[in-house]
Amino acid sequence: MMKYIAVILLVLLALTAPVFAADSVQQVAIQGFAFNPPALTVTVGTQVTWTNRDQDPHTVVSSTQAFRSGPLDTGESFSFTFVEPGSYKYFCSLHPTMVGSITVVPSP
Ligand SMILES: [Cu+2]
Repeated sequence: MMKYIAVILLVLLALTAPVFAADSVQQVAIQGFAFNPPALTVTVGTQVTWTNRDQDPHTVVSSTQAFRSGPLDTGESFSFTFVEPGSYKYFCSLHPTMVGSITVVPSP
């Protein structure tokens, strides 16, 4: 009986997991001393991943301290999941002219 329940749970996980992942992950590239896209709108619960594609280190720092990465070397990533609606401005603390924003809206 326990084995039967375990199989049902695994099937349910397999059915729901890919849909959740597809809806909830967004990527921002750090490339050419800029965030791309510089402005991004996502729904609550979305995980945003920044990846450094430059040869120089960069950081991702929220203007309101909502999130803060350490220095990211080439190919390294930083992720943050947005759980509150709002407008989140951020910048690179090593090159403060590099700025971006994430707008978080309620789920439809
Ligand atoms: Cu930078």
